[in-house]
This record gives sequence, C-alpha cells and structure tokens, in this order.
Amino acid sequence: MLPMTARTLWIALVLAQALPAAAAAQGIQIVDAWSRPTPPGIDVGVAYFTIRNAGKSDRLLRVSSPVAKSAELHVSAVKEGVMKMEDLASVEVGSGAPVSFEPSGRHVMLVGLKKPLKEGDVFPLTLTFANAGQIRTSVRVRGADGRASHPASGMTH
Ligand SMILES: [Cu+2]
Repeated sequence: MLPMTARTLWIALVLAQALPAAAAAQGIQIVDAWSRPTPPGIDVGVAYFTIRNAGKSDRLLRVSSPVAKSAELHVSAVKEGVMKMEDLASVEVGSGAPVSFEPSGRHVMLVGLKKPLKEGDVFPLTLTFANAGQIRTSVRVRGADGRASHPASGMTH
C-alpha cells in the first residue's frame, strides 16, 4: 500500500494523462466518410459523412480535397417530382445533433477530379468550421452500389 500522498499523486498523474484524449472526444468528429467510384468520362465525384458535435454549436463553412479542383456543399431535394441540387453556403452543426451527408440529401460535390475514383481508394477531405477550424478526414471509395437508397440515375450523387 502506498502512502496516501504518493497514491493521490499517482491518481493525479493518471488523470492528467487521460485528459488530452477526453478533450479531443468533446469537439467535432467526422465519422464514416465514404464515396462512390466515378463512371468513365465523369470528372465529378461525391463524398458523404456524418458530423458529430459534442461541443458548442458550430458551422461548416467549406470543404476541400487534393483529388479535385474544388469541392462544394450541395443538397439534393425533390422539387415538382424532379431531383435537383442546390448549393449550400454553409451548414449549421448544432451541439449534440449529428449532421448527415448522405445519398439524396446533403453531400460534398467534388468538381474537376484529377483522376477517377476507384473502389478501395482512400483520399483526404478537409472540412473548415467557423469555430473548430480545419478537420481532416479520410474518405473511402465504396462499391458502385454504395447504399441502396441512391436513385438510379446516370449521375453519381
Ligand atoms: Cu451535388
């Protein structure tokens, strides 16, 4: 048995070491980032992910990836029976409420791909938030089916 003072110090040291990991888990996390392979001749791709926010409210301002000339925030919506996309200036990320980017909804459009995306590829995506700053994630290219909910159109989103 350690003397009480040494034991207290030891516990304090253990807690101090645990703190950085705990702090990292409190902010914004990007999870389950994925993409689709691009069909031949198409230089536009897509990225989906979920933003988790255990901290205070924030706002996603922009995205970028070295695989494309530009990356845009879009939302798909059915208007008068037709699926259309609109630009999003930014995306609100409330505290505690996950924000999903998913087929037929919000997505990142990768415009001007430098090379086709193939199943199994992994590429970086950087998300810039108003408060949290830049957060980098890895996007994995899944099979062409991705998720079954994707509308059967020629486009990749
Ligand atoms: Cu789009």
